[in-house]
Formats: sequence, C-alpha cells, structure tokens
Amino acid sequence: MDSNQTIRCEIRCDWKKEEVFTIYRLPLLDLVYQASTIHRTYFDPGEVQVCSLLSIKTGGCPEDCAYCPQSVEYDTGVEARPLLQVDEVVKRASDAKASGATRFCMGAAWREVRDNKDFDRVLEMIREVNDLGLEVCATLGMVTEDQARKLKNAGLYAYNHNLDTSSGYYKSIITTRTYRDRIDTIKNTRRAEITVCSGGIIGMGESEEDRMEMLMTLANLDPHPESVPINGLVAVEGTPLQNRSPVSPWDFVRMIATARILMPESMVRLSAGRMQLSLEAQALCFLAGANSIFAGDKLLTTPNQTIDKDKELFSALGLRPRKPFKEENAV
Ligand code: SAM
Ligand code: DTB
Ligand code: SF4
Repeated sequence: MDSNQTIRCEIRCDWKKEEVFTIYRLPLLDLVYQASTIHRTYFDPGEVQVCSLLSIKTGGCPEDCAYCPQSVEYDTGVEARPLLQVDEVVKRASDAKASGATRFCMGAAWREVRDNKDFDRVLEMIREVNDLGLEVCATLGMVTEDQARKLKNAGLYAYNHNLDTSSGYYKSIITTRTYRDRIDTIKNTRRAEITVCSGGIIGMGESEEDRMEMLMTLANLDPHPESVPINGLVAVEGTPLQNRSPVSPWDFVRMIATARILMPESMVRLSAGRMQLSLEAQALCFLAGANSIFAGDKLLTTPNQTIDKDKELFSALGLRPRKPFKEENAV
C-alpha cells in the first residue's frame, strides 16, 4: 500500500503482519489522515468518552509485572490496602459522575478473582455503581467463565484485561503468568457477554515490531475489543522500568492511528501517560482517532492530568464528553 492509497473501512479480523507493518510505517501525516478519515466514518469526532478510574484494592499484588508499582516485588512506596467498602466506592462513583464521567472503572491489584467474600463485595459495588447509570468496568486480574457470568449478572458492562505487549516480549515483562492466560481471560469475559477492554503499554523497551504485533493480536480477536486502551509507561521509581525514558509523542500518535485503522468501530483510549504529553500532542492523538480518556487527578496509584487541564483541552478543541450507552438507548 502506498501512502496515497486510502485504506478501506471494513471490519476485519484477519490482518496479516505485512499489512499492519505497512500501515504502522506510513509517513506520519498520511497515517493520521487515513485514521482520521476512518474515525469520522464510524464516530462523531467531536465526542470523547470520559472514564474515571478507582483503585478498589491497592498494592500487595503477588505478580511481578515489571511496570507495576503495585507488585509486592518492588519497593515503590505504594502501601498495600484492603478492599474498599461498598459505600466508599459508590460515593467516589457518584462524584465522578458529577464531574462528567460516564464510565467508571474499578481496579484491583489481584492476580485473579477468588470465589470469596471480597468477590461478593465487588459484585455489590458493580450493582450499585450500575444503578447510578454509569457504564461499569472492572479490572480484577484473571477470571473464569463462571466468575465472568457472575460479574455480568451484577451489571458489569466491560472487563479490562490488557495484553500489555507482544507475546514475544511478554516474558521479559512478566514471569508469573503467560500470554495464553491473558487471552483465556478475555475469552471467558466474551463468553459471558461482557464487552472487552484490552490494549497495552508502550515505552517498556519493546521494539516497533512488538508494538505492531500487539496491535495485530488485538485486531485479530473476533470480535474486536470494544475498547482499546493505549498506555504510555508511567515509569515508577522502584520498579525495574524506573529509568525508561518517556514515550515519544510521535509513537503515541502512530499507535493510536494504527489501532483506529485496524479496529474502526472500537473506542481507542488515550490512557496512562498523558502527563508526559503536551496538549498539542494529545490533540494530534484525538485527530488520529483516540476517542476516550481517563479523567481525574489520579489513575490507579499515579497522578493524571488535572480536570482543569482537561477542560482547557476540550474547550480549545471543541470536544464534548460522550453520553453513556444507557442514555443513548433510553427512550
Ligand atoms: N491486576 C489486574 C491486571 O493486571 O490485569 C488489574 C489492574 S492492572 C494495574 C491494569 C493495567 O494497568 C495493566 O494491565 C497495565 O496495562 C496498566 N498499568 C499498570 N501499571 C502501569 C504503568 N506504570 N504504566 C502504564 N500502565 C500501567
Ligand atoms: C488501562 O489500560 N490503564 C489503566 C486501566 N486500564 C486500569 C491503568 C493505568 C495505571 C497506571 C499506573 C498507576 O496509576 O498505578
Ligand atoms: Fe498485579 Fe495487575 Fe500490577 Fe500485575 S499489573 S502487578 S497483576 S496489579
């Protein structure tokens, strides 16, 4: 494909390596132009989904994910805390709603969900946050199909489980579980008819090929994940990746544009790492097809761009927060 050829907008789950590499390596402005064209075919380019994140169970995680400040393996200053109470979570969700969020994602530093009292409490959180009229998302580690059905029955709208990187590079980042485990959890949530949120992280020392392979793996899931978060590594002191330099804004734009072209109907989320991007670079990400962000002063344990800065950005670009699906479907 040469840079003048317009990429056809169709939903495909059979992308070949060469096709993905050709798209990823287009001259940047051609890539952005084509991604933007596809974005405008499927979405209102003036709308951005605003999601809020809350760590419902912080730190003390037995996994060894090299990027993560919540692993017990690393001395990062993140204190391990027990699972929050339902009331506290509902209060935080309703505050997030009042400040404009329409999706609420609850994260737990767990390797996997266990069938115990803590899981029952998370199910109750989901029921109550769902009653607020928010799209509820959770990221709790590995789940079985049976657990996924319980989450669905409680009203869970989406499950986040990132592939994080390519299958080849995965072993350099995490040794306590496999890529296959990740894919299996995604399949379990899909079988339970929960929408899938899956993406990854750039800036962990992976090659361009690793980035393209990760996007190809996501784009060859059938159906595509409804939501694809692209995170820039937040290099936290104490983790093995503490000295990684920040991701280039051009790389961010390239990842987002390629994700948009490969998965035209998915929400592409400009996730962690916005603190290291200028407002202008973020604008280019929206032009390239990003249509979702995490808002609020904190991600799970690290700082995020402030609400005031987000307001400035939305106002400068003429962007509007997207309504939750529930309201769209309401009569
Ligand atoms: N423990 C669960 C799991 O690993 O699936 C859920 C929580 S975990 C913190 C969710 C995701 O956050 C990870 O898969 C990773 O993509 C992202 N993440 C964690 N630490 C990060 C960091 N320092 N920079 C960027 N993304 C990060
Ligand atoms: C995702 O892809 N990124 C979010 C959310 N899904 C769970 C998490 C980002 C975490 C960044 C590091 C931290 O704040 O601890
Ligand atoms: Fe645990 Fe998730 Fe962090 Fe890995 S990414 S250490 S599984 S909280």
